[in-house]
Amino acid sequence: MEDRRSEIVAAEEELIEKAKKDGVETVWDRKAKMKVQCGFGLAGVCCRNCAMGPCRVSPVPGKGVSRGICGATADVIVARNFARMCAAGAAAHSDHGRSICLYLENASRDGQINIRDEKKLAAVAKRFGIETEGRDIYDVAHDLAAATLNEYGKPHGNLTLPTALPKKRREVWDRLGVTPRAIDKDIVSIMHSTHIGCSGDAENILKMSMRASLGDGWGGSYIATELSDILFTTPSEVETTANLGVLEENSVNVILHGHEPVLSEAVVAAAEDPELIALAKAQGADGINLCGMCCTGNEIALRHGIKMAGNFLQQELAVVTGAVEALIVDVQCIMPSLAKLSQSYHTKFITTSPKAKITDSLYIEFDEDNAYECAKQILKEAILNYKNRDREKVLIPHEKCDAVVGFSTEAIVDTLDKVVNSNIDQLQTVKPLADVILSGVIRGAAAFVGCNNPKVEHDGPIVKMIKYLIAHDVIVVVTGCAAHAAAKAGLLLKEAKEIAGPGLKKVCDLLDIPPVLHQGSCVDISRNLQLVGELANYLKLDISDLPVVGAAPEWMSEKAVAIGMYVVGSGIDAWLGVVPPVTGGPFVADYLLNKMEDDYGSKFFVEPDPDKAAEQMLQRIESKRKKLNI
Ligand code: NFS
Ligand code: SF4
Repeated sequence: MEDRRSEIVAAEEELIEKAKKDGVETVWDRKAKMKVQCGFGLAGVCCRNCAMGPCRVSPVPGKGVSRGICGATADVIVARNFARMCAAGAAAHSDHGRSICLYLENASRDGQINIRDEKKLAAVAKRFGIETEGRDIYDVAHDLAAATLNEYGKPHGNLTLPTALPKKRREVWDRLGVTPRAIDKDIVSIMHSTHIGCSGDAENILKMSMRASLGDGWGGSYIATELSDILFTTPSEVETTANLGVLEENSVNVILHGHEPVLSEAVVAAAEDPELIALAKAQGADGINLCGMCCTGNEIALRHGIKMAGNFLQQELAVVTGAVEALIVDVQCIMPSLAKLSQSYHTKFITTSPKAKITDSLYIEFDEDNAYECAKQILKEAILNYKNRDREKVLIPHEKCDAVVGFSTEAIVDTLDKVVNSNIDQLQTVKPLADVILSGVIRGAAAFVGCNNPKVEHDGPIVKMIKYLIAHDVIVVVTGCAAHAAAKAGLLLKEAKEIAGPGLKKVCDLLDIPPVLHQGSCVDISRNLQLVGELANYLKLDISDLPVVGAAPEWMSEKAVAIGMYVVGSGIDAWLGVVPPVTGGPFVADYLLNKMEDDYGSKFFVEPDPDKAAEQMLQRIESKRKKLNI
């Protein structure tokens, strides 16, 4: 398999150069203008939680000011800031989940919102104790919508946790007092307790951070994935192409960027409308070329094979190509810079969500009750804009790469099932996976998740670490922007098995899969949780016993902080390539990097050097194997 890295970097540099020539600014320019970033902020010791402040205490223990005006210590300030990051991250993912619940509430046989996966509907309904026998599926769906919405704000009790969660893990949470109660409630608790004059105990604040984050992973995000599958189908293997080279010279190029699949599904359907295709042709274009970006890119790639235009750091570069008629967004990870940038080109920057209005964008509020017509209206804006493309200003990079995506847990289990032909219950079907891990053919599994960050070489660490691990017989799953990085580098191709170790290669041959499995968007990390949970259940182990690791080498968002917490809280060690703002709190930093292991059997590792991080991950896998005597 050829190494595409240098071509990928060259193609990106070409666009960055073009931006300079066009006199427009990108994220890297603004990063450079920021010069040296604030040391207090980096260490997490700056507090603005009340108007006696802002207070900044010394990031070096024993030196300078040690307490805020209210008396908060560095650890309390760091823990409060960290908790608020978890709260914001969990809120974003979980509110995405809520949108899907509300969408399901409006599903009807004759309307525009339909059930596409009845089997999954029945399975999820069962886990919420909803009767399905002999009932109309839409009645079941409405009950499920009500039950899932109730998980957000129920006043008493705990979250209805998925059956994939091992009993032993639940006991750990109960013992530590971090079992999630209700999704919104645990987020609100953080906001309350981190208000001036409330919690002054860093350890307790970290527990609250964990509780809300677990409510995201095993609650809000988990529900988002389950309900998206019910409404829009459960993904299975499908081919796509990745990187900005998917843009076309002679088509109306439309990029869908953001997160919730509700808008993007409607646009995908509308893009097939003969009326719109005819309109595009009447404008002199070959047709409509729909592409996805960031998590929306993952959502529509794994359900429809729609091309993946790029990840977080490519959103501005997409506009810089001069070939994009419309960039349509909903919520999250959308740079506000796009408004000004798109004005320097012909691109229409179309915002659609009241949750993410952006000044100077074209705002067309997405009408869920009239999704198809609304999507058509938005696409018409793009098509009619084709004539405004300035051919002199166009630079579409050549770089693109095919990829195989869509490995939901169900798809993985189906693939394994075909091999053993077991046709037995769900739990038994993870047996072949357990067998190859126990026998050592595969040493373990690693999940690569999270974002890009201009502090780090774009996609570099993600790709480097994945390559190292697959070469050492570790199977890899990817989601979010990390999934785009892998796709662009050719790691989602079946031929990538050629750079895998002999054991993993054998498994890839047998199952006809790539060594790196694309599991979807960031809320779909719930699919990772489900898979490792089922595996632990089958082996009668806790997740923390398994030779399984996770990494977010280029993380930047608050969502990634919540993810890191729920991944570690679930018993999986997590490697961060960007240092989180906790170094100014000696207790907090020590807890996350060391003591956490005593509580959860897993902890955080911070290692900016990708070579070292990948080696550490492998070592950790081997040490877990040793403990299991395998
Ligand atoms: Ni995840 Fe999706 Fe990308 Fe990071 Fe943003 S798109 S939810 S947060 S940047 S991986
Ligand atoms: Fe300063 Fe305390 Fe107010 Fe924070 S809450 S700004 S540390 S006085």
